[in-house]
Amino acid sequence: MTVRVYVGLGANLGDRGEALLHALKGMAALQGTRLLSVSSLYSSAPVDATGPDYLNAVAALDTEQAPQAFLQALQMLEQAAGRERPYRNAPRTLDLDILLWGDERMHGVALTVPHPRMNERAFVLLPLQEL
Ligand code: A4P
Ligand code: MG
Repeated sequence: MTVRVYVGLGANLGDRGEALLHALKGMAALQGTRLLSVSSLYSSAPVDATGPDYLNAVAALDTEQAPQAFLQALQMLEQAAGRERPYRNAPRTLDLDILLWGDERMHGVALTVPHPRMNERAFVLLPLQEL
């Protein structure tokens, strides 16, 4: 079964554009996954956080993967981009969040969708609206 997934991409350390591009390629290459469209790139000051300005985008994908496997694949892409987690909302080389998983609602420890903070955040809603 294929499901339509929306992923939020963000970075505010290192070469942000390169990190987002590399992540898009990585997601497109995931098994049973097709990258459908990508929003424009948005630059904005950190919200509820400190550090350099963020570059954000949203991608739409179709995937046959299960939610947990897909999340793990995103976390591996974050790791490959050198993501570190010294404290909450710390600046990061790459953040990949699952915003929407079809029209499903999930409230697991590891995965909550829709993403709980997406509706408060222009850096998510503006690119998502484009798609
Ligand atoms: N997790 C639960 N639900 C999800 C989901 N839908 N997608 C769990 C991805 N992960 C999900 O994530 C912590 C845990 O959340 C994971 O282990 C996963 O199992 P994380 O990426 O390590 O931590 P985080 O990045 O601090 O959390 P999150 O939720 O990504 O942070 P936020 O709330 O998204 O805030 N300002 C601007 N301008 N642009 C930004 O991109 N980002 C943040 C991060 C703050 N301010 C920002 C931006
Ligand atoms: Mg995250």
